Order: sequence, then C-alpha cells, then structure tokens
Amino acid sequence: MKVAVVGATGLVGGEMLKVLAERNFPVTELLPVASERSMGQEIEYQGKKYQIVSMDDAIAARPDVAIFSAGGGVSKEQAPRFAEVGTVVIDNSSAWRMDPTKKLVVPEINAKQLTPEDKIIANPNCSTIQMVLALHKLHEAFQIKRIVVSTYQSVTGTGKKAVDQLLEERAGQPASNPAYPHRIDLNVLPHIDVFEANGYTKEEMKMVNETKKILSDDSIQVTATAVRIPVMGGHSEALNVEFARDFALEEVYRILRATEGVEVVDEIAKNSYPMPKDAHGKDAVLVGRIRRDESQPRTLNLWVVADNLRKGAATNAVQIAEHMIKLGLLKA
Ligand code: 11C
Repeated sequence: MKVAVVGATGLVGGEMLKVLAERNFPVTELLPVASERSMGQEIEYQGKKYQIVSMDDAIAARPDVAIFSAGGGVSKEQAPRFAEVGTVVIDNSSAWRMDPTKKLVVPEINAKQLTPEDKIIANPNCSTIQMVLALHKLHEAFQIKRIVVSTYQSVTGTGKKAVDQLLEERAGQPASNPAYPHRIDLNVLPHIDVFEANGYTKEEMKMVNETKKILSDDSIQVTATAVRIPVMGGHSEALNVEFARDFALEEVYRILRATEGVEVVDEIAKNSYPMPKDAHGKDAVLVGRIRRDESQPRTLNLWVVADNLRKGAATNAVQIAEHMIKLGLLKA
C-alpha cells in the first residue's frame, strides 16, 4: 500500500512511522510529507532512509492512504486535494472532527460506522480518546448522565517547541522560543489551546463535543478543565462520572477489565495506580483509583492515563486504517 505521512517530521508524525512499522502495516511505498522548510531532510523507516517529499508530489503519487498530523490549517486545505485523487485521509487535527459529514472514530467504539463514502476520517483529540475508551462500555451498561473531567496533560501534546521549552527551563535557561505564555517547568497552566467566547478553552470544548459524537449520544453532559503540566509524555485525567443507573463496583471492574484497549491498574495496597511514566510507549489506556463518589448516588471516580502520542494520536490513526482494510474500504 502506498502510504503518505503528512507532518512526518513532527512528534506525532515520528510516532506514526514507529507505529506503522511496529504493527507491520502493509507499506509498499512510503511518502513522508513535511513543510517546505523540511525539504532536503530525510527520515528513517524500518532501517531505510526516505527523502521528505512535497505535498504536491505526494498528491501526484496518488497514495492509497494519507495519515495527516500537520495541524488544522494544513488539513483543511490539503486533505480534500488527497481525497480528490482517491486517497483515504485519516486526519489527526481538529479540522474535520465536528463536520457532520465526517466520521470521528475510535475503532474499538465506532469503526462500524465507516462506509465506502468516507474519504476523510477524523481522529479525535488525544484527551477525548482516552476518556471515551475508558467509559464507553460503562456507558452501555449504566448510561452516562454527566462527566466532570480535569486533565493533566503532557507538553508532548503541544509538540517539539514545548518539549524544548520544558528542557531549557529545566536546565535553568530561559526558553529561546517558548510555546506557552508562561514558564511550564515548576508550574501548571490551566490553559490548553485557545480561549473561546464562553470562557472555556478549545481543548475543553473538544472534550465536550467529541464525546457526544463518538458515543452517538447528545444527552451526555460534559464539563472539562484542561491543564498543562510539566510532564514529558502521557496525559492523565481525573473523571467524575454520574450514571442514570446504579452500579456495583465489582461490575465496574469486570467491565473495565473486559474493555478492549483498557488496562486496569488499581492495587492501592501496593501503591499501584496509573502514571504517565508507565503509559509511555504503550497503546493501552490505563485506568485506576476506581471508587464510588460518596457525595452523590450513581457516581464514579476514575483516574485515566494514556500515552497521548500513541493511543491518543498515532496508534488510533493507524488502527482506523487497519479497520478500513479489514472492512474492505481501503485497498491497494
Ligand atoms: C494537547 N490535546 O495535548 C492537545 C494536542 O486537537 O489534535 C492535540 C490537539 C488536537 O495539547
């Protein structure tokens, strides 16, 4: 299969290449695409060097699939050009997620919605993916009424510039090209993505809106506070979830242990709970600190951690492509 990776020199792009190789995705020709300023650079894939190619050259090559991770602006402009030449685009940006004509897919939850008409498929936001993957089977069993989520997000979610900012600050230097309006090392920023008119950030509103779309249920109420913390890899989330029907904790454990892609890490007697350092490089969404909210009925508290560059981005995108192959929607 002819595969284009758009944004191949970025943090998510690099992880895409790793995941494609690890999962033995049937790549017969690789087209790593990046911006003009990366022209002349090479990337490595399965021990072989590949020259970065331009967007136009990649489109002219009519790839079977293009996995995009180059920001919303690039996706808005370029994804339709790939789709026009028959390429299936899997887009990791926020450009198409809430477009009613585009599917927003977490394969374990809603891959069955994909049809031959879907040429641009949206990959959800990282913090949404790990939350809905942890919750969708509990939703089936007990019907979620409302989620209160607070996130603790890694700087890798922003990209290389933010990683450099953290490393420079940690080395005692001022950041040469800061990604954030404040220092991030030894600090916490209640600010991810841009502020919207309602006072929430775009990241918070992604969690509200994408959750309803992925779970196909507009009745689910979500309120979010998204926070950047000085962690290098791995987003964490504290979830408070109110259900319509009551649950037994044993049943919650049973359901979570049986949920594909979820790993329960919850042995408090051994100080065992999910942490970003343990999620690093893993595809599983780790769930722990599972306990009843004793302040109100039918309500559960959970702590959910995942590698935001893996299941939150690259792995989910590659899994969408794998499902499309399985469903006969993506062919060489
Ligand atoms: C972050 N969640 O951690 C963001 C990164 O909408 O795809 C992904 C932004 C997006 O900063």
